[in-house]
Amino acid sequence: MRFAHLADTHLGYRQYGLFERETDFYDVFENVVENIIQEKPDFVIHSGDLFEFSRPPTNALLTVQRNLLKLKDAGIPVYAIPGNHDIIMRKNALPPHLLFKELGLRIISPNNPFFIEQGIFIGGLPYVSKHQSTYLLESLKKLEKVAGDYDKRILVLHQGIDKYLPFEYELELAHLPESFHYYAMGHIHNRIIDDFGEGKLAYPGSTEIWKFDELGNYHKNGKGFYLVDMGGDLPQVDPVNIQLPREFIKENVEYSQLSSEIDKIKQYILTLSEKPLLNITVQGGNFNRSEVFEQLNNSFSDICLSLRPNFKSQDLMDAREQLIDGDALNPKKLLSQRLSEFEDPNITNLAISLLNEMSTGNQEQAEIIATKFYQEFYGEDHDN
Ligand SMILES: [Mn+2]
Repeated sequence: MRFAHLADTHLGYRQYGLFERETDFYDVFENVVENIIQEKPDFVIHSGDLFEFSRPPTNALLTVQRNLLKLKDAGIPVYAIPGNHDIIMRKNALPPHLLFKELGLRIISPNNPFFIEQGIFIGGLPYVSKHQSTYLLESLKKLEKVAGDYDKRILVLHQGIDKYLPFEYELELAHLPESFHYYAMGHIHNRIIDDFGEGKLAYPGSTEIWKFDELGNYHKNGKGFYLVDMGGDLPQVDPVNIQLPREFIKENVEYSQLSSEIDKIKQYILTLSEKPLLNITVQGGNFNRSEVFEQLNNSFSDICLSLRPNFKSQDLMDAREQLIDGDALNPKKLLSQRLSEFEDPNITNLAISLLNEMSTGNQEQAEIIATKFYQEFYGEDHDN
């Protein structure tokens, strides 16, 4: 019994406003589905953020339609949950996934919290925000209870867990029920495979580079999907890597070596079949930013899809150090200066109180303040 596990395909995302990047995401998805079909798994699990938005562009919808039809023709059922990107945070609003029900997409939702596929329990729930953690924990308990009747149990979630996402998690590992064999996770874009509960907890990661900071994990672990074999006592997780359509290049160069470094990078880029995205930081020395920008632009604008330059000249670094030494960087002062642009004292007060509580580690009080603010100014109760 084998299945394919993927997540965070973010279809419809037009990175840096570039049409080519939107297409890259579609191409990678297509490639993933073709690879899955070749592997002939028994089913597929998509753990959320199928789309970038809850109202995806038509091209994204068509890409899903075309590829679900291929999977349907191959007799491979697909299970999915909505993630934080493709969920609509409004009561009774429907996720775009519902458009594909007739194509065989099986949507795990509060109304249909689990399916049984060849004796395997596949249950879970769509993304739940941190405000609704009581609801999340109650739902997990209910799922654990029903799952107990089945020999093999898969839990599908789109959540950040404290162990892997220490600042933005919704769920603590200590609160995750331990009786499942495979935790089919989505939300964290890096690849993670860990031992947990009766088996494995796994994030397959995003299928494309959604943010530049995923680059390190991509070079280390690749991107693509997981093939999971549930045949043995422990699930066997095999990452399948998918070649991405174009390269992301991140370079730091010293201003003193600028010209020779530019030549090196240029030579490398000319060996690539698709125009890359280049993120280049020029540092050290006292240089004129606009001159350096022009030099970079002249060298790279024709051979790169996008050029993102950063500058760290020596005088700027010195100035920054002086600022940090003195009290000129008082966070509260800077924050209220900046917030005064909104001309809304409520927002300023909220931000300052949150800063006060959170900088002293008083997370709970901060949450109460934020919830009160939300209820007072935005009305609707989100507790179900
Ligand atoms: Mn995501």
